[in-house]
This record gives sequence, C-alpha cells and structure tokens, in this order.
Amino acid sequence: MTTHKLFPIRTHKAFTEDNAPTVSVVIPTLNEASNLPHVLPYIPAWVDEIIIVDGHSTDDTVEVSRELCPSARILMQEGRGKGAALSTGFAAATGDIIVMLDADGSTDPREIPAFVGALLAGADYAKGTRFAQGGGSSDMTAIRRFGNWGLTMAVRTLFGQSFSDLCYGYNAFWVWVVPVIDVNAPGFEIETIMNIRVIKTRMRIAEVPSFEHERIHGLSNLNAVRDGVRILRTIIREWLDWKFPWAFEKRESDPNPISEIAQFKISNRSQQ
Ligand SMILES: Nc1nc2c(ncn2[C@@H]2O[C@H](COP(=O)(O)OP(=O)(O)O)[C@@H](O)[C@H]2O)c(=O)[nH]1
Ligand SMILES: [Mg+2]
Repeated sequence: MTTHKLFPIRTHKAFTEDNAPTVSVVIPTLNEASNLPHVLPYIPAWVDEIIIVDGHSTDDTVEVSRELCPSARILMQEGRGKGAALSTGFAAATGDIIVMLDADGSTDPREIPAFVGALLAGADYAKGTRFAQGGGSSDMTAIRRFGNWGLTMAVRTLFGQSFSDLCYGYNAFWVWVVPVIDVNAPGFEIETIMNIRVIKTRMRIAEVPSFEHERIHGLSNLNAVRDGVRILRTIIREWLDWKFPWAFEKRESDPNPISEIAQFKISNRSQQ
C-alpha cells in the first residue's frame, strides 16, 4: 500500500437538521447468543443501521439477533476471522458514520454518542482508548496489558504518534475513511492496521476514553501470544511499506473489492 502521499479527503459537507449524518453500527459475532441481550438493547435508538456480521455461529446468534433487533441487517461473513467480518460489514454499511462494536459485552453501546460526537467535532477517526482519563478495562490479563503496551510503544516509536492504546477495537469513522485506509486483513490484526493507516494517511484522530468490560459469557477468540506475534509482524510490514513503498507497489491485478464498493458509494453520495 502506498498511501503515504495521500492527503485526507474531507467530507466538506455542512450538516443541517434535515441532512444529519447517518450512523451504521457494525457488529462481528461468533457464537454470541448469550451476550447479545446485554448489547443490542443498549444501542441508541437514533442509530440508523445495525449490521451484524456473523462468522457462521453454531449457536442461536442469528435467531437471537433477529428477535432482539428485527431491523438489524444480518450478513454472513466471507472468509474467516474478525477482520474479514468487519470488512464485510464496512462494505455493506450505508451510513455516513461507521461505529465498530463487539458483541460480547466488552464495548458499551452507551459510549456511541462520545464516538459520534468526536467525529462531529471534526475528527476523521475516533479511536477508543482504555488508557486515558475516563477509560479503563476489566477484560485485560497481565499478558495482554504488557503486550498491548509494548506494541503501542513500537507504533509510537516507528510512526511518531502519541497513541495511548493500540489493540482496541472500539472505533468510529466517516465512511470515506474505508477506501482511504484500504483495509483488508482476516484476523484481529485489523484493528492495528486501521490504527496505523489512519496515521499514514494523516487523518485527524481523536482518542475517546472508553471502558472495556469483561466479556459476559464464553471465551475470547483471541490468543494473546499467537495474535500478538501476528500484530507485531503487521506493524513491521506497515512500517516497511511506509518507508520503502517502491518495494511494496500494489499490482494492477490486485484489486481490493472493499475499496471499490466504498468508492462507488462515495461518488454516488457526492452526486446527491
Ligand atoms: N464474525 C466473526 N466475529 C468474530 C470472529 N472472531 C471474533 N469475533 C467477534 O469479535 C468480537 C471480539 O472478539 P473476542 O473473541 O471477544 O476478542 P477480544 O475482545 O479481543 O478478546 C466479538 O463480538 C466476537 O464475537 C470471527 O471469526 N468472525
Ligand atoms: Mg472480547
């Protein structure tokens, strides 16, 4: 990816009461039937679209989603992993703003106004942080905390940023951010890639203090060591791509379908 020369695209759109930005919430789910009753009812009523991207759950996730939230769009993800599910959801979202939310009760839907507020106040990308005043976590083991600290420091050093949190998946952004950061990764490294590419593309990033609650039922799908190594490899690859773009030139025959869909949406929107 050679996005280092890109300058941010802005919406340049004056929102009025009749033209208020619409909000889509994208939720990846993998066997979360018992957790969804603690999440879906707390999504603010003014959210325009809820997209649930299921990873072919073997429990009643889909049925429970339909029952709790009949208006939600339920999609089956293509490929495997949280990253693939989010990519499917981003491509399908029709809102001006996309909010990423987990289904296990860790990310609190009642914080959505703070994320949307940061975007309305001028940010391109509102990035949740558990390590700013007002944030916190009751879902981090010591190894995760240490790993996240080390990886955050690595990104701060390599990319010259002052992020306080790297591996956290509660973020919100304007829809046009999707093709600019051109994100496509299958696993949990998607959050890191997004957080790095918004630096590389010089987005206005606002950190939003957020409290991560303990997963309510079931076990995390993340493996701290396996996924930590994947994330470290991702950081190094992103840095090499940033510093030596000529070595990573994208081939013409390597299109990103997510980008094409988002570009299409953006050009349609600008004609409205
Ligand atoms: N669709 C889909 N969702 C996933 C997958 N892996 C994790 N998730 C969802 O992503 C969110 C976060 O996953 P979790 O296992 O709690 O990881 P952690 O929060 O990093 O410990 C939850 O809503 C999961 O249901 C997957 O492979 N496919
Ligand atoms: Mg979780």
